[in-house]
Amino acid sequence: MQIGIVGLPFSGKSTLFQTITKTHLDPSVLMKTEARHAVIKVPDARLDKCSEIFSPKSTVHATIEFVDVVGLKKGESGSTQFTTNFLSNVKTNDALVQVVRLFENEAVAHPDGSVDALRDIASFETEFILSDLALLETRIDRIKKQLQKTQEDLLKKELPVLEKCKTILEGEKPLRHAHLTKEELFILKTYQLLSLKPMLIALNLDEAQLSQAEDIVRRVAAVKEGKDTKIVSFFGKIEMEMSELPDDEAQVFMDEYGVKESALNTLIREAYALLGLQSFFTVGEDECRAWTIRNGMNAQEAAGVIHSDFVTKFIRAEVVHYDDFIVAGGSFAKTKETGHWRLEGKEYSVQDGDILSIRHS
Ligand SMILES: Nc1nc2c(ncn2[C@@H]2O[C@H](COP(=O)(O)OP(=O)(O)O)[C@@H](O)[C@H]2O)c(=O)[nH]1
Ligand SMILES: [Mg+2]
Repeated sequence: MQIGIVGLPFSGKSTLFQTITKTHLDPSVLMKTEARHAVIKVPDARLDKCSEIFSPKSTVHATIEFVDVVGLKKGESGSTQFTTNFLSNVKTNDALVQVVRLFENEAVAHPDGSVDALRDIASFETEFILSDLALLETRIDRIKKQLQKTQEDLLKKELPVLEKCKTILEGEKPLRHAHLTKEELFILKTYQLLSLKPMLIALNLDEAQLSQAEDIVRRVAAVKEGKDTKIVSFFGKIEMEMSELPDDEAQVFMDEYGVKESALNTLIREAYALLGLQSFFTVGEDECRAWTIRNGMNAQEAAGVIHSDFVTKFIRAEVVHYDDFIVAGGSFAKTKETGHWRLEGKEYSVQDGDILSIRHS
């Protein structure tokens, strides 16, 4: 899974990227013009606890790739230019984090002259909608021409979906707020539409706004939150400083400032929720590992994530939920006594926090 960090110049994208990827502040890195990628381990206290119990040879966290999407520049007219190059860099991401500046900093002026979160969010929305609209119009014209020559079923199916989306976009609504069916989403997949991507809006607050954080988030959320859009906040500057401290010192720092959750944890939690993802575990003395799957996947599909052969060779899944495993003192034998150890078939819907062991032929 790849999450792109986007936002206006000087909103704090690179600051956030560096904080969550723990790449140290280096002015030469900050000035870089190409997109930067980093794979981070998804923090999971449950996996840490399993490792404590099994002392395995290796512990493997789930991973997420973050990209600092660059390329948004101030044009000659003074306004920000959403170049096709920038927009095509945005396309390849599964979800987006839009960093919105709320901090005042006279040393680095806001590109539009003032801090205004709703204006900045709206300008991205408009650009994404226009870009999607242009793409769909071209495609609709082409399909109509083709349909004059051949009555191809696939094209006939595609056309009404694209036209439906066009109408939504013309109403100035991003596609992610629309209620599209599974089939419609499947047809749209190849287009990598920008306004369809799940979006986390991350408000970058100043130290001085610590006590108002919840109010600010609430105010923006009242206007901008919707289906597949979620508003969160973080403190760019102080969280960057915290990320350079050892964990225990960072905790003291967070408590002192009243920061409830680090930007990384907030982003990952919300990204999982937005993308409909969950984790299950495999544990043992060799390896303890967290796996990421979509909500609603069954045991056979989950087994296929571990090893593609397991799909056809699947017999049964041994299942214990993490919470029951911990209550049983980290002993599978005990979970059998308490009735929390189960044998499940292919169709079992895997739950977040399940510990699985796949029986296969
Ligand atoms: N005061 C303040 N300055 C910040 C904050 N976050 C970022 N900055 C500063 O704003 C400037 C632009 O940040 P950067 O992360 O490079 O923005 P980008 O252009 O979006 O990648 C840098 O000088 C940062 O130190 C913040 O929360 N508070
Ligand atoms: Mg940057």
